[in-house]
Amino acid sequence: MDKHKTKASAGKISRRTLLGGVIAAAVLPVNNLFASQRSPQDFLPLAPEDPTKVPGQGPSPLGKRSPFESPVRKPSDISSRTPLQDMHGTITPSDLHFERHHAGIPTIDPAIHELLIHGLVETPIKFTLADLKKFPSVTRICFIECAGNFRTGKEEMTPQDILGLTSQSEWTGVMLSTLFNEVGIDPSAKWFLAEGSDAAVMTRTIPLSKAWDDAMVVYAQNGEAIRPEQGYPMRLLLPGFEGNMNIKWLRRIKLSDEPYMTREETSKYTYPVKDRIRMFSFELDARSIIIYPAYPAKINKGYVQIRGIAWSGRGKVEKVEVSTDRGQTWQIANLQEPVLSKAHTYFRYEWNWDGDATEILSRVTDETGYLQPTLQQLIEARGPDISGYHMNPVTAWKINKDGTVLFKAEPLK
Ligand SMILES: Nc1nc2c(c(=O)[nH]1)N[C@H]1C(S)=C(S)[C@@H](COP(=O)(O)O)O[C@H]1N2
Ligand SMILES: [Mo]
Repeated sequence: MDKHKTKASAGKISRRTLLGGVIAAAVLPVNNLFASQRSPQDFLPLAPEDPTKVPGQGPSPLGKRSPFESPVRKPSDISSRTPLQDMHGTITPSDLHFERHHAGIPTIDPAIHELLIHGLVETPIKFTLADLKKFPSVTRICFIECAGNFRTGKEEMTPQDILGLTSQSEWTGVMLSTLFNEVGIDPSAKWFLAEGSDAAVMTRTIPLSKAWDDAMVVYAQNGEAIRPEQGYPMRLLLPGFEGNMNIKWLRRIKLSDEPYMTREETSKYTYPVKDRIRMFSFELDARSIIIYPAYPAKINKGYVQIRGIAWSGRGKVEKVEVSTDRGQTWQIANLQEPVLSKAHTYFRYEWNWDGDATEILSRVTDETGYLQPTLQQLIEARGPDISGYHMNPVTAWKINKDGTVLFKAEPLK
Protein backbone atom coordinates (compact mmCIF):
# COMPACT_ATOMS: atom_id res chain seq x y z
CA MET A 1 0.00 0.00 0.00
CA ASP A 2 2.64 2.44 1.13
CA LYS A 3 4.82 1.56 -1.81
CA HIS A 4 1.96 2.02 -4.25
CA LYS A 5 0.98 5.38 -2.79
CA THR A 6 4.54 6.56 -3.02
CA LYS A 7 4.73 5.43 -6.61
CA ALA A 8 1.49 7.23 -7.47
CA SER A 9 2.51 10.54 -5.92
CA ALA A 10 5.94 10.20 -7.41
CA GLY A 11 4.25 9.78 -10.78
CA LYS A 12 2.08 12.86 -10.21
CA ILE A 13 5.03 14.96 -9.20
CA SER A 14 7.01 13.92 -12.20
CA ARG A 15 4.07 14.63 -14.55
CA ARG A 16 3.67 18.13 -13.04
CA THR A 17 7.37 18.76 -13.28
CA LEU A 18 7.35 17.65 -16.88
CA LEU A 19 4.34 19.87 -17.66
CA GLY A 20 6.06 22.85 -16.03
CA GLY A 21 9.11 22.18 -18.09
CA VAL A 22 7.09 22.07 -21.29
CA ILE A 23 5.41 25.40 -20.50
CA ALA A 24 8.72 27.09 -19.71
CA ALA A 25 10.20 25.76 -22.93
CA ALA A 26 7.21 27.02 -24.92
CA VAL A 27 7.48 30.53 -23.47
CA LEU A 28 11.24 30.87 -23.63
CA PRO A 29 12.50 28.46 -26.26
CA VAL A 30 15.48 30.60 -27.06
CA ASN A 31 16.57 30.89 -23.42
CA ASN A 32 16.29 27.16 -22.85
CA LEU A 33 18.08 26.23 -26.01
CA PHE A 34 20.98 28.57 -25.60
CA ALA A 35 21.17 29.04 -21.84
CA SER A 36 24.83 28.06 -21.85
CA GLN A 37 25.67 31.22 -23.84
CA ARG A 38 24.51 33.50 -21.02
CA SER A 39 27.33 35.21 -19.23
CA PRO A 40 26.64 35.71 -15.51
CA GLN A 41 26.35 39.51 -15.50
CA ASP A 42 24.55 39.65 -18.83
CA PHE A 43 20.86 40.53 -18.60
CA LEU A 44 20.28 40.71 -22.35
CA PRO A 45 17.84 38.27 -23.91
CA LEU A 46 19.76 35.58 -25.71
CA ALA A 47 20.13 35.59 -29.44
CA PRO A 48 19.78 32.25 -31.22
CA GLU A 49 22.94 30.97 -32.83
CA ASP A 50 21.15 30.87 -36.16
CA PRO A 51 18.25 33.36 -36.42
CA THR A 52 17.14 31.75 -39.68
CA LYS A 53 16.09 28.66 -37.69
CA VAL A 54 13.93 30.43 -35.07
CA PRO A 55 10.84 32.43 -36.04
CA GLY A 56 11.16 35.97 -34.69
CA GLN A 57 8.70 38.21 -32.90
CA GLY A 58 5.65 39.22 -34.93
CA PRO A 59 4.39 42.71 -35.74
CA SER A 60 3.70 45.05 -32.81
CA PRO A 61 2.00 48.43 -32.44
CA LEU A 62 5.13 50.19 -31.19
CA GLY A 63 8.73 49.53 -32.13
CA LYS A 64 11.63 49.36 -29.73
CA ARG A 65 15.40 49.30 -29.89
CA SER A 66 17.41 46.14 -30.29
CA PRO A 67 17.98 44.71 -26.80
CA PHE A 68 21.69 45.00 -27.59
CA GLU A 69 21.52 48.80 -27.94
CA SER A 70 20.88 51.02 -24.95
CA PRO A 71 21.73 54.67 -25.60
CA VAL A 72 20.45 56.74 -22.69
CA ARG A 73 20.22 60.35 -21.61
CA LYS A 74 22.11 61.24 -18.47
CA PRO A 75 19.75 63.00 -16.09
CA SER A 76 20.60 65.37 -13.23
CA ASP A 77 17.97 67.27 -11.26
CA ILE A 78 17.75 70.10 -13.81
CA SER A 79 18.59 68.50 -17.14
CA SER A 80 19.30 65.32 -19.01
CA ARG A 81 22.07 65.11 -21.56
CA THR A 82 22.13 63.57 -25.04
CA PRO A 83 24.54 60.64 -25.58
CA LEU A 84 26.45 62.37 -28.39
CA GLN A 85 28.94 59.49 -28.54
CA ASP A 86 26.14 57.19 -29.75
CA MET A 87 25.09 59.41 -32.67
CA HIS A 88 25.75 58.06 -36.16
CA GLY A 89 23.97 60.91 -37.87
CA THR A 90 22.64 64.33 -37.06
CA ILE A 91 19.04 63.71 -36.02
CA THR A 92 18.78 63.02 -32.30
CA PRO A 93 16.19 60.30 -31.68
CA SER A 94 13.35 62.14 -29.93
CA ASP A 95 13.60 60.12 -26.73
CA LEU A 96 17.29 61.05 -26.50
CA HIS A 97 16.85 64.82 -27.09
CA PHE A 98 18.40 66.65 -24.15
CA GLU A 99 15.97 68.29 -21.76
CA ARG A 100 16.41 71.34 -19.62
CA HIS A 101 13.57 72.75 -17.59
CA HIS A 102 13.30 74.91 -14.52
CA ALA A 103 10.15 73.51 -12.91
CA GLY A 104 9.52 70.10 -14.41
CA ILE A 105 7.43 69.01 -17.37
CA PRO A 106 3.83 70.22 -17.23
CA THR A 107 1.02 67.98 -18.45
CA ILE A 108 -0.93 70.04 -20.95
CA ASP A 109 -4.23 69.08 -22.55
CA PRO A 110 -3.93 70.19 -26.18
CA ALA A 111 -7.71 70.54 -26.40
CA ILE A 112 -7.70 73.48 -23.97
CA HIS A 113 -4.20 74.93 -24.44
CA GLU A 114 -4.11 78.35 -26.11
CA LEU A 115 -1.40 80.64 -27.40
CA LEU A 116 -2.29 84.31 -26.92
CA ILE A 117 -0.58 86.92 -29.10
CA HIS A 118 -1.19 90.45 -27.82
CA GLY A 119 0.48 93.75 -26.89
CA LEU A 120 1.39 96.05 -29.78
CA VAL A 121 -0.85 94.28 -32.28
CA GLU A 122 -3.97 95.27 -34.23
CA THR A 123 -6.06 92.28 -33.10
CA PRO A 124 -5.04 90.11 -30.15
CA ILE A 125 -5.79 86.46 -31.02
CA LYS A 126 -5.81 83.18 -29.09
CA PHE A 127 -4.66 80.20 -31.15
CA THR A 128 -5.43 76.60 -30.22
CA LEU A 129 -3.27 73.74 -31.50
CA ALA A 130 -5.99 72.96 -34.06
CA ASP A 131 -5.89 76.60 -35.21
CA LEU A 132 -2.11 76.43 -35.70
CA LYS A 133 -2.44 73.30 -37.82
CA LYS A 134 -4.71 75.16 -40.25
CA PHE A 135 -1.91 77.55 -41.26
CA PRO A 136 0.64 76.61 -43.93
CA SER A 137 3.15 74.34 -42.19
CA VAL A 138 6.90 74.42 -42.54
CA THR A 139 9.54 71.82 -41.66
CA ARG A 140 13.19 72.47 -40.87
CA ILE A 141 16.10 70.71 -39.23
CA CYS A 142 18.11 72.59 -36.63
CA PHE A 143 19.83 72.11 -33.31
CA ILE A 144 18.77 73.43 -29.93
CA GLU A 145 21.60 74.04 -27.49
CA CYS A 146 21.68 75.32 -23.94
CA ALA A 147 23.91 78.41 -23.64
CA GLY A 148 25.46 76.75 -20.58
CA ASN A 149 26.59 73.73 -22.59
CA PHE A 150 30.16 73.05 -21.52
CA ARG A 151 31.67 71.03 -18.73
CA THR A 152 35.27 70.27 -17.94
CA GLY A 153 37.11 69.17 -14.82
CA LYS A 154 38.08 65.54 -15.16
CA GLU A 155 39.61 63.24 -17.74
CA GLU A 156 36.95 60.57 -17.43
CA MET A 157 34.29 62.59 -19.24
CA THR A 158 32.33 61.46 -22.29
CA PRO A 159 31.08 63.74 -25.09
CA GLN A 160 27.71 63.48 -23.30
CA ASP A 161 29.23 64.77 -20.06
CA ILE A 162 31.10 67.61 -21.76
CA LEU A 163 28.59 68.80 -24.34
CA GLY A 164 25.35 66.80 -24.01
CA LEU A 165 23.07 69.85 -23.84
CA THR A 166 22.69 70.04 -27.61
CA SER A 167 20.41 67.95 -29.82
CA GLN A 168 18.90 68.14 -33.26
CA SER A 169 15.42 67.41 -34.57
CA GLU A 170 13.32 67.90 -37.64
CA TRP A 171 10.73 70.43 -36.46
CA THR A 172 7.35 71.17 -38.02
CA GLY A 173 5.03 74.05 -37.28
CA VAL A 174 4.09 77.52 -38.44
CA MET A 175 6.39 80.43 -39.22
CA LEU A 176 5.97 83.00 -36.45
CA SER A 177 5.71 85.65 -39.19
CA THR A 178 2.54 83.92 -40.44
CA LEU A 179 0.94 84.34 -37.00
CA PHE A 180 2.25 87.91 -36.69
CA ASN A 181 0.69 88.81 -40.05
CA GLU A 182 -2.56 87.34 -38.74
CA VAL A 183 -2.65 89.57 -35.65
CA GLY A 184 -1.14 92.60 -37.43
CA ILE A 185 1.99 94.07 -35.84
CA ASP A 186 2.03 97.72 -34.71
CA PRO A 187 4.93 99.58 -36.40
CA SER A 188 6.24 100.64 -32.97
CA ALA A 189 6.82 97.00 -31.93
CA LYS A 190 10.48 96.02 -31.75
CA TRP A 191 10.51 93.07 -29.37
CA PHE A 192 8.29 90.25 -28.26
CA LEU A 193 8.03 88.49 -24.94
CA ALA A 194 7.51 84.72 -25.00
CA GLU A 195 6.07 82.92 -21.98
CA GLY A 196 5.74 79.25 -21.13
CA SER A 197 2.95 77.56 -19.18
CA ASP A 198 5.14 75.48 -16.88
CA ALA A 199 5.49 76.30 -13.19
CA ALA A 200 8.65 78.28 -14.02
CA VAL A 201 6.56 80.62 -16.24
CA MET A 202 9.73 81.18 -18.24
CA THR A 203 9.89 84.42 -20.15
CA ARG A 204 12.39 85.90 -22.58
CA THR A 205 12.23 88.92 -24.88
CA ILE A 206 13.28 88.36 -28.44
CA PRO A 207 14.03 90.93 -31.14
CA LEU A 208 11.16 91.22 -33.63
CA SER A 209 13.62 90.75 -36.50
CA LYS A 210 13.91 87.08 -35.53
CA ALA A 211 10.18 86.64 -36.18
CA TRP A 212 10.52 88.07 -39.72
CA ASP A 213 13.60 85.89 -40.24
CA ASP A 214 13.19 82.23 -39.21
CA ALA A 215 11.35 81.92 -35.87
CA MET A 216 8.65 79.23 -35.72
CA VAL A 217 5.99 77.91 -33.38
CA VAL A 218 6.44 74.15 -33.69
CA TYR A 219 4.13 71.31 -32.74
CA ALA A 220 5.92 68.34 -34.29
CA GLN A 221 9.34 66.78 -33.81
CA ASN A 222 10.83 64.10 -36.04
CA GLY A 223 7.51 63.38 -37.70
CA GLU A 224 5.23 63.14 -34.66
CA ALA A 225 3.79 65.42 -32.01
CA ILE A 226 6.50 67.24 -30.08
CA ARG A 227 7.57 65.37 -26.92
CA PRO A 228 6.38 66.62 -23.51
CA GLU A 229 10.03 67.24 -22.57
CA GLN A 230 10.40 69.51 -25.62
CA GLY A 231 7.29 71.59 -24.99
CA TYR A 232 4.14 69.66 -25.93
CA PRO A 233 1.86 70.85 -27.43
CA MET A 234 3.86 73.80 -28.84
CA ARG A 235 7.15 75.60 -28.41
CA LEU A 236 8.97 78.57 -29.82
CA LEU A 237 11.82 77.60 -32.14
CA LEU A 238 14.53 80.20 -32.69
CA PRO A 239 17.15 78.51 -34.88
CA GLY A 240 20.67 79.28 -33.69
CA PHE A 241 19.62 81.32 -30.65
CA GLU A 242 20.33 80.34 -27.03
CA GLY A 243 18.29 77.29 -26.02
CA ASN A 244 16.86 79.31 -23.13
CA MET A 245 14.96 81.58 -25.55
CA ASN A 246 13.20 78.63 -27.24
CA ILE A 247 10.27 78.82 -24.83
CA LYS A 248 8.52 75.50 -24.33
CA TRP A 249 4.83 74.93 -23.53
CA LEU A 250 4.37 78.34 -25.19
CA ARG A 251 1.20 80.13 -24.07
CA ARG A 252 1.75 83.85 -24.64
CA ILE A 253 3.60 86.24 -26.90
CA LYS A 254 3.46 89.96 -26.17
CA LEU A 255 4.70 92.55 -28.65
CA SER A 256 6.49 95.56 -27.13
CA ASP A 257 8.74 98.48 -28.05
CA GLU A 258 11.54 97.53 -25.66
CA PRO A 259 12.95 94.43 -24.01
CA TYR A 260 11.26 93.39 -20.79
CA MET A 261 14.50 92.52 -19.01
CA THR A 262 12.95 89.48 -17.40
CA ARG A 263 14.69 87.55 -14.68
CA GLU A 264 16.04 85.12 -17.28
CA GLU A 265 17.64 88.06 -19.07
CA THR A 266 19.17 89.92 -16.19
CA SER A 267 20.05 87.57 -13.39
CA LYS A 268 23.65 86.63 -12.96
CA TYR A 269 22.42 83.10 -12.52
CA THR A 270 21.60 82.91 -16.20
CA TYR A 271 22.83 85.47 -18.69
CA PRO A 272 25.00 88.29 -17.34
CA VAL A 273 23.92 91.77 -18.41
CA LYS A 274 26.08 94.79 -17.66
CA ASP A 275 24.48 98.24 -17.76
CA ARG A 276 21.57 96.72 -19.71
CA ILE A 277 23.98 95.38 -22.32
CA ARG A 278 24.17 91.65 -22.74
CA MET A 279 27.62 90.15 -22.57
CA PHE A 280 26.74 87.67 -25.28
CA SER A 281 24.95 87.60 -28.59
CA PHE A 282 21.67 85.71 -28.86
CA GLU A 283 23.28 83.44 -31.44
CA LEU A 284 25.38 80.55 -30.27
CA ASP A 285 28.92 80.57 -31.56
CA ALA A 286 30.31 77.84 -33.78
CA ARG A 287 31.74 74.78 -32.12
CA SER A 288 32.68 71.16 -32.74
CA ILE A 289 33.52 68.01 -30.85
CA ILE A 290 35.04 64.68 -31.77
CA ILE A 291 32.61 62.01 -30.59
CA TYR A 292 34.83 59.08 -31.63
CA PRO A 293 37.40 58.18 -30.48
CA ALA A 294 36.47 59.68 -27.14
CA TYR A 295 36.46 58.49 -23.53
CA PRO A 296 35.80 55.63 -22.74
CA ALA A 297 36.70 54.21 -26.19
CA LYS A 298 39.89 52.20 -26.72
CA ILE A 299 41.51 52.19 -30.14
CA ASN A 300 44.01 49.98 -31.93
CA LYS A 301 47.04 50.97 -33.97
CA GLY A 302 46.20 51.51 -37.63
CA TYR A 303 43.02 52.77 -39.26
CA VAL A 304 40.72 54.82 -37.06
CA GLN A 305 37.79 56.84 -38.38
CA ILE A 306 37.56 60.06 -36.39
CA ARG A 307 33.94 61.24 -36.22
CA GLY A 308 32.31 64.28 -34.76
CA ILE A 309 29.73 67.00 -35.03
CA ALA A 310 30.10 70.70 -35.70
CA TRP A 311 27.53 73.49 -35.76
CA SER A 312 27.00 77.22 -35.65
CA GLY A 313 24.12 79.42 -34.52
CA ARG A 314 25.03 81.87 -37.29
CA GLY A 315 24.63 79.73 -40.38
CA LYS A 316 26.31 76.82 -42.09
CA VAL A 317 29.48 75.03 -41.12
CA GLU A 318 32.06 76.09 -43.70
CA LYS A 319 34.83 73.67 -42.75
CA VAL A 320 36.03 71.42 -39.97
CA GLU A 321 39.69 70.78 -39.38
CA VAL A 322 41.12 67.89 -37.40
CA SER A 323 44.53 67.71 -35.78
CA THR A 324 46.08 64.41 -34.75
CA ASP A 325 49.34 65.96 -33.49
CA ARG A 326 48.25 68.13 -30.55
CA GLY A 327 47.20 71.04 -32.75
CA GLN A 328 50.50 71.54 -34.60
CA THR A 329 49.01 70.73 -38.02
CA TRP A 330 45.41 70.66 -39.20
CA GLN A 331 43.71 68.64 -41.93
CA ILE A 332 40.33 69.15 -43.57
CA ALA A 333 37.64 66.71 -42.43
CA ASN A 334 34.88 65.43 -44.75
CA LEU A 335 31.50 67.00 -44.11
CA GLN A 336 28.38 64.88 -44.52
CA GLU A 337 26.04 66.48 -47.05
CA PRO A 338 23.69 68.22 -46.94
CA VAL A 339 25.23 70.86 -44.72
CA LEU A 340 22.28 72.79 -43.28
CA SER A 341 22.21 76.22 -41.72
CA LYS A 342 22.18 76.31 -37.89
CA ALA A 343 22.38 72.54 -37.84
CA HIS A 344 24.58 69.80 -36.46
CA THR A 345 26.89 68.71 -39.26
CA TYR A 346 28.59 65.33 -39.16
CA PHE A 347 32.30 65.20 -39.99
CA ARG A 348 34.71 62.34 -40.56
CA TYR A 349 38.46 62.06 -40.88
CA GLU A 350 40.35 58.90 -41.79
CA TRP A 351 43.36 58.49 -39.53
CA ASN A 352 46.21 56.00 -39.46
CA TRP A 353 47.32 55.88 -35.84
CA ASP A 354 50.99 55.02 -35.48
CA GLY A 355 50.52 53.90 -31.86
CA ASP A 356 52.29 56.87 -30.25
CA ALA A 357 50.66 58.95 -27.52
CA THR A 358 49.11 62.09 -28.96
CA GLU A 359 46.16 64.46 -28.74
CA ILE A 360 43.38 64.78 -31.31
CA LEU A 361 41.34 67.97 -31.75
CA SER A 362 38.73 69.48 -34.05
CA ARG A 363 37.93 73.09 -34.88
CA VAL A 364 35.17 74.55 -37.01
CA THR A 365 34.90 77.63 -39.19
CA ASP A 366 31.37 78.80 -39.96
CA GLU A 367 30.13 80.64 -43.04
CA THR A 368 30.65 84.02 -41.35
CA GLY A 369 34.37 83.22 -41.20
CA TYR A 370 34.33 82.73 -37.41
CA LEU A 371 36.90 80.19 -36.22
CA GLN A 372 36.23 78.19 -33.04
CA PRO A 373 38.58 79.58 -30.35
CA THR A 374 40.82 77.76 -27.91
CA LEU A 375 39.98 77.90 -24.21
CA GLN A 376 43.03 80.13 -23.74
CA GLN A 377 41.71 82.59 -26.32
CA LEU A 378 38.29 82.63 -24.64
CA ILE A 379 39.82 83.27 -21.23
CA GLU A 380 42.00 86.08 -22.62
CA ALA A 381 39.09 87.69 -24.48
CA ARG A 382 36.65 87.55 -21.57
CA GLY A 383 39.02 88.17 -18.72
CA PRO A 384 37.84 87.81 -15.16
CA ASP A 385 34.18 87.94 -16.26
CA ILE A 386 34.39 84.46 -17.73
CA SER A 387 31.21 82.56 -16.89
CA GLY A 388 29.84 79.16 -17.74
CA TYR A 389 27.84 80.61 -20.66
CA HIS A 390 28.68 80.65 -24.35
CA MET A 391 31.75 78.52 -23.75
CA ASN A 392 32.70 76.93 -27.07
CA PRO A 393 36.40 76.10 -26.84
CA VAL A 394 38.27 73.63 -29.02
CA THR A 395 38.39 70.38 -27.02
CA ALA A 396 41.06 67.71 -27.19
CA TRP A 397 41.18 63.98 -26.52
CA LYS A 398 44.38 62.43 -25.20
CA ILE A 399 45.31 59.16 -26.90
CA ASN A 400 47.49 57.02 -24.69
CA LYS A 401 49.99 54.44 -25.96
CA ASP A 402 47.70 51.62 -24.80
CA GLY A 403 44.88 53.00 -26.98
CA THR A 404 42.80 54.39 -24.13
CA VAL A 405 41.28 57.83 -24.66
CA LEU A 406 40.85 60.55 -22.05
CA PHE A 407 39.36 64.05 -22.15
CA LYS A 408 41.98 66.76 -21.96
CA ALA A 409 40.17 68.52 -19.15
CA GLU A 410 41.62 72.01 -19.23
CA PRO A 411 40.66 74.11 -16.20
CA LEU A 412 38.44 77.16 -16.75
CA LYS A 413 40.87 79.47 -14.98
N1 LIG B 1 8.76 77.10 -20.56
C1 LIG B 1 10.05 76.82 -20.50
N2 LIG B 1 10.79 76.90 -21.62
C2 LIG B 1 12.09 76.60 -21.59
C3 LIG B 1 12.74 76.20 -20.39
C4 LIG B 1 11.94 76.10 -19.22
O1 LIG B 1 12.40 75.75 -18.13
N3 LIG B 1 10.61 76.41 -19.31
N4 LIG B 1 14.10 75.94 -20.40
C5 LIG B 1 14.87 76.59 -21.47
C6 LIG B 1 16.25 76.16 -21.54
S1 LIG B 1 17.33 76.79 -20.39
C7 LIG B 1 16.71 75.39 -22.61
S2 LIG B 1 18.36 75.08 -22.79
C8 LIG B 1 15.77 74.80 -23.59
C9 LIG B 1 15.94 73.29 -23.65
O2 LIG B 1 15.09 72.72 -24.61
P1 LIG B 1 14.84 71.15 -24.58
O3 LIG B 1 14.50 70.74 -23.18
O4 LIG B 1 13.76 70.87 -25.55
O5 LIG B 1 16.12 70.49 -25.02
O6 LIG B 1 14.41 75.10 -23.30
C10 LIG B 1 14.20 76.42 -22.83
N5 LIG B 1 12.80 76.69 -22.75
MO1 LIG C 1 19.46 76.37 -21.08
